[in-house]
Amino acid sequence: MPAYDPNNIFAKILRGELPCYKVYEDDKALAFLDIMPRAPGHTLVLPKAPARNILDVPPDDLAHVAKVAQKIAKAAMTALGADGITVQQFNEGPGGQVVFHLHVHVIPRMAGVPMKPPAEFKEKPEALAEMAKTLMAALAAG
Ligand code: DGP
Repeated sequence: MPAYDPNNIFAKILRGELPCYKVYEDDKALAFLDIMPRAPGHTLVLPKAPARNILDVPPDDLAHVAKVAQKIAKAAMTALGADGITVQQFNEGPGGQVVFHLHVHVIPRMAGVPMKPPAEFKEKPEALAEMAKTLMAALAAG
């Protein structure tokens, strides 16, 4: 497996060199909206420490990312009135990974609404800003 590339786009977001629509942050993880959501509220959860994917991440960092993904899933159920949540995580190119800093997709689902294909649709900035506000408020409310 190739080494971690510190210039990947999510590493730049983590360092604050590129913007994101932040949903949640703590000392070990950051969650922000996917700019090409497969459904409204599609959120990515990342460990702050460098890890390419599930194959090199320290188990405790992976466990923490899972905990944050659960928080976001619960917040999305209530704040967005979702009917379900799809969680996805891809590893290496043949496994579907495009950005090589570990991330877990948390995708709110509505009954009868299929997910959009990956990277098909770029959401408007205003819609992303509003969605981030909604999810962040729900997370803060617990
Ligand atoms: P994957 O590596 O296959 O799990 O997918 C990467 C995801 O990241 C994909 O759903 C699109 C999203 N994405 C790509 N570039 C950016 C970006 O610059 N900002 C954000 N927020 N999401 C991005």
